[in-house]
Amino acid sequence: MSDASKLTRREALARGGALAAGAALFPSDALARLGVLSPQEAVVPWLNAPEPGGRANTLDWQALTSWVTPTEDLFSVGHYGQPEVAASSWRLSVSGLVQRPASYTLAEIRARPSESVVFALECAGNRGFATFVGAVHNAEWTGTPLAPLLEEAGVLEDGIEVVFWGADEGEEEIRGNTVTQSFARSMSLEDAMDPRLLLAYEVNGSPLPTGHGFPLRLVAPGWYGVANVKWLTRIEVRDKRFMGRFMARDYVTLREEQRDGQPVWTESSVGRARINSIPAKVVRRNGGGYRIHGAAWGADLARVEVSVDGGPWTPATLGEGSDDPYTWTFWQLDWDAGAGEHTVTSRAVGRDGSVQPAADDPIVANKLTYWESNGQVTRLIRIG
Ligand SMILES: Nc1nc2c(c(=O)[nH]1)N[C@H]1C(S)=C(S)[C@@H](COP(=O)(O)O)O[C@H]1N2
Ligand SMILES: [Mo]
Repeated sequence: MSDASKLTRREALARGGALAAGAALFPSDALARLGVLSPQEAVVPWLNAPEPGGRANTLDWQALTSWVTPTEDLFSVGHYGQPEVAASSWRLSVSGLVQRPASYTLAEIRARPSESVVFALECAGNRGFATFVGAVHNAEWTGTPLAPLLEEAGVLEDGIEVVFWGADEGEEEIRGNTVTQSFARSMSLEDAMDPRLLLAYEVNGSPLPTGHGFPLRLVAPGWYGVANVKWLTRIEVRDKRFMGRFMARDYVTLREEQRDGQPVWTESSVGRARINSIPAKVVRRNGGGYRIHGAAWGADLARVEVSVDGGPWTPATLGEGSDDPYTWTFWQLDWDAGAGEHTVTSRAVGRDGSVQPAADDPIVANKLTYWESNGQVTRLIRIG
């Protein structure tokens, strides 16, 4: 892919600014490149896309225009409901195998050095069901980096695992016992020390809404949604792998693999994001012809390719986000579509050579659990 065919985020933002200043000066082509449709351009609906809104605020791909997801459009997942946390009594404790256990108020967290990151966060259950296809958002999170906090606490030599505990809790039946457990996820110490990880108190420039983890959540660019623990209250360093429900019972992928011609059933905990893309919508253009718009995420992308009616893979033009592996990337392809029914399939290709699997690839097809369903999406459309 040539660099000239890419629109960097900075360029897109610059053009966005120019756009706001004088939209009339822009030909519709430039508007479309920004993912902004002029009024005359119409979305031609998919014939096989589920109705949006099956679950709270999941994305309506055919209505998508904004590269940064507005806060009111963020989908939300809370396995134990939404706890109301009072900021005044809330504390974040750093404990376990550390030399200097600590407890922070929200003001103390906010007083630390702050950073912002735009990150495409996808629920690992996204597309695990036919009706659940919009559980991904691309928001800007602001907070303080986690690694210096762990460094200040002084992790002891035996510490190998960092557990992030939320304030939300529920009753769990575990081997005949009923216990009250908090939502918790863990990472290896090495993963937790990644400088990209933030303890975030703002999204899109405002304090976190209750549904997204007020007052503080972990933001882990490059990881599936479940790793981004909301309503964070405790960070604990331990000397053993943590095997709570959301590490070792749910968010576990069960898949048949082959070893020397023999089937082997493997179970693995959902963790890092997987390469993904989707055709979002087709628009009929002002000057004639059609344009396919889509999004891709979950990897450092080399390109996105589109196949119409099962034909050859054609590279799409990458737009906003293509210079950042942790955001989603908008892409588009002009399409000289004839009348009739057509299929549109997209696939993302990573710089490391990884390719988004076809729907019948064993890595997707031989998976029994619904998490990590990143197979290619084929949409059906009638033109004319
Ligand atoms: N404390 C806590 N954190 C949580 C969860 C939860 O149930 N409790 N759900 C996780 C899951 S499964 C996802 S997909 C993301 C969703 O983040 P969002 O609600 O801000 O979109 O939050 C994660 N963090
Ligand atoms: Mo999730």
